[in-house]
Amino acid sequence: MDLSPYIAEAIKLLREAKSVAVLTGAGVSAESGVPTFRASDGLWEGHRIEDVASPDGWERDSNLVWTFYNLRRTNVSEVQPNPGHYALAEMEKIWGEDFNLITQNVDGLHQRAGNTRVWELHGALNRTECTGCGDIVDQGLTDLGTDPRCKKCGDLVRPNIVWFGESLPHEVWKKAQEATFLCDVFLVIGTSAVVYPAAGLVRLAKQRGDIVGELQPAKVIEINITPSDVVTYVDVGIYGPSGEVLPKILEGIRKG
Ligand code: BV8
Ligand code: ZN
Repeated sequence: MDLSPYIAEAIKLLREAKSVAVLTGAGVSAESGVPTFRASDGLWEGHRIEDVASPDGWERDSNLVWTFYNLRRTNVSEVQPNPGHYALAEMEKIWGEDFNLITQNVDGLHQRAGNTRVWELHGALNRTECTGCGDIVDQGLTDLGTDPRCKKCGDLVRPNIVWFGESLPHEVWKKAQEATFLCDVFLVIGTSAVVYPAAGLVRLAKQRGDIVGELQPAKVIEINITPSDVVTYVDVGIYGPSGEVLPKILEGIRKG
């Protein structure tokens, strides 16, 4: 299918945009070789992700949970950002402080590609948090074994990841909502948009005028290989791999 008319429409909207917000999901890292969630029908080695990525799962068997996260940490340490990540890093250079990259991903690939204005809604694989004193540490992506201890207090540390049933980090969630309120164009890339409250940002981008009267709806551009759960809010849908689509959009914005 010829995507060029949709890409041209996206370029036009972005060239007029004063402020851009982006929501990414696992699909933006798919071409880097990082498995997505729904593709593996939400199973990992026979475990439902909600079972290993949940406080109950942690209470039940923290060793199993650490094994799940150590495997993902090792996987991510062996992959590279793809052209889609790099295109988003170049876009941040164009808009500067008026560019906000909100991600559900925990793989750190946006930062490795050069983005600095990244709001990690669901935490990050490279960080741990202490179950005792709450100390949050960037441990890199090494295998931490199954019983890692806090250097400050000796208690067990857990992944600094937002599990199902846990609330999102307050400051990050506030920033994500602010960025969504203020953007002219909202890009939603590589997410099935079934996980809330993250997916709710797309509706907020369209319906913020219901909350602050004078705000106009943002233009929503979706980049995915198939329409997501929020397709009803999408103005321009571009259905192709983000690693190929994003560089084409960047090229068009730059061509002037
Ligand atoms: C909370 C960390 C409350 C784990 C994650 C019923 C209805 C609605 C909501 C709920 C409900 N029951 C429970 C809830 C709430 C729940 C939720 O939304 N559940 C869902 C499953 C229904 N949400 C929560 O629990 C959240 N917390 O609500 O707290 C609260 C409030 C106050 C006080 C206390 C508590 C917390 C949610 C966070 C969970 N943690 N991640 C980890 O990663 O280890 S979510 C997990 O799913 C990942 O972060 C992932 O990012 C996220 C979403 O998945 P996607 O990124 O979209 O990935 P997916 O595989 O689904 O899709 C990939 C997409 O890419 C596809 O569309 C595919 O087509 C596309 N694609 C593939 N290849 C490409 C591509 N696109 C472009 N190019 C390609 N090449
Ligand atoms: Zn501690």
